[in-house]
Amino acid sequence: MSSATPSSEQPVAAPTAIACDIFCAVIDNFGDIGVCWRLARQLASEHGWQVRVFVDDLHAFQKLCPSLALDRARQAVDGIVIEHWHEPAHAGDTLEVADVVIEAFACELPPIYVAAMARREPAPVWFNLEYLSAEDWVADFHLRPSPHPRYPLTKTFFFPGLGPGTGGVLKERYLDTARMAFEASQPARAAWWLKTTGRAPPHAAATVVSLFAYENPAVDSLLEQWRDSAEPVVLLVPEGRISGAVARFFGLPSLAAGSHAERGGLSVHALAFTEQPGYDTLLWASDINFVRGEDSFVRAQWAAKPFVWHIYPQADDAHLPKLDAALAHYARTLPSDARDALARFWHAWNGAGRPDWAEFQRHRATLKQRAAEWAGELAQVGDLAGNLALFAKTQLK
Ligand code: TRH
Repeated sequence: MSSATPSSEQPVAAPTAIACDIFCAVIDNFGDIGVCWRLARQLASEHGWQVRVFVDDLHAFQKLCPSLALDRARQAVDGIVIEHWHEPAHAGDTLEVADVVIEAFACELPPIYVAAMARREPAPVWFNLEYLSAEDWVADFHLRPSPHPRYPLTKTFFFPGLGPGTGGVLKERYLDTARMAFEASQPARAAWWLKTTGRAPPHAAATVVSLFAYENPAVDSLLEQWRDSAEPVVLLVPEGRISGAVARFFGLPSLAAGSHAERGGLSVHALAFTEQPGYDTLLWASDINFVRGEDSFVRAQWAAKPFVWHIYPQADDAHLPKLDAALAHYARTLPSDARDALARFWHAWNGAGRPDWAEFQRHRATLKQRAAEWAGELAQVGDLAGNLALFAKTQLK
C-alpha cells in the first residue's frame, strides 16, 4: 500500500534539539502506540526534537511500523530511538532524563526515572497526555498543573479535544497536500487499487466502504443491506477483529488478506494491516469510513469523508456520553433530518438499534459536505503536536 509520508520526513534534530521521552504502555489494540508513534514522528520531523519512545509491546508497535525489530532492547527508526520498556522499573540502560517527558494515558513512569527527574536542573516539562474526549469539561482541565506529592515536580495534564481551549488532535503538516494529491490523481488511485486489491478501481456508481471495527453485532444486518442494495457496495476490510464476522457472512473459513468474495451487490476485499501512513490512503480511497478507538477516528475526520465511529467500549457505558459529545461537534450544523440519521446510525453501530443504510445513503451528499466543513473547523483548534511543543517551549524558557 502506498505511503502518505513524504520522503522529506527525515529527522532534523540538531545537537541543541529539545530532547523528549514518551512513555507508552499498550493496554490493548493499536491506539496507545498509534497515538504515541504519530506524536513522536511529528515532534521529530516537524519540530526537530530528539525523541525517544519507551514502549512495552513491540508486537503491537510492529504492526504499524513493520521495520521495527522485535528482539532489540534499543533501536532507531526514522531517527527516533525506541526503547523496549520491558519492566515497569526499567528506564533504559543509561538513565538520561529528557527536557520534555510525556507520560501517555496515565501510564506510570519508572520510579527511578521520576527520582532522576526530581534531581535534574532545570526540572523537565512533564505531561500526562490524556485520551481524546469531545466532552465540554475537557477544556477546563486542559493544561491544569498537578504538583507531585513528594518531589519538586509538576505534571501538566494535556487533553486532546475537538473544541476550542483543548489540546486539539494530531495533524501532520503534509497531510492535506498528500490527500489532495491522491484524490486529484487518477493514476495514483488506480495504482493504489491494483496494489491493494489486485483489481482496477470500482465503477463510479459503487460506494466504497472501509471497515475497521471491533466485534459488532450490527455487522450482519449491515452486510445483508449491502448485499441487497440496488447500488453496488465495495467493502475494504483490513485484517482484524471484525474479519471473522465478515468471513462467516460470505461462508468463508477466514478473511485472510488478499481474499475477495461477492454476494449480491456486495463485494469484499480483505486487506493486509498496513504501516501507519498507509492507513490514511485507505481512508482517502473510500467513500465512507468505519473507524474505531481514537487514532483512526481522528484520521477519518482529516480524510473529510462521511464516517461511522465504533467507540472504544467502556464499563458502565461510560463511552456513550463521549459518542454523543463527538456527534454534537461533528453534526452541529447539519440539517435536523441528516443529523438525526447520522446519530441513529452511529448509535446503532454502537449497540442501540439497527443501522439503516438506505437512510444514511439518502443524506450522503449533505454528510459529505459537512465532513469537509468539519475538517476545516477542527483544524482551527490547532494540531496537538504543535500545541504541545508551543506550551513546552514556554515552560523551558
Ligand atoms: O486499535 P484501536 O482500537 O486502539 C485503541 C486502543 O484500544 C486503546 O487502548 C484505546 O484506549 C483507544 O483505542 C481509544 O483504534 P485506534 O485508536 O484507531 O488505533 C488504530 C491504529 O492502527 C491507528 O493508528 C491506525 C492504525 N492502523 C494502521 O496503521 N494500519 C491499518 O491497516 C489499520 C486498519 C490501522
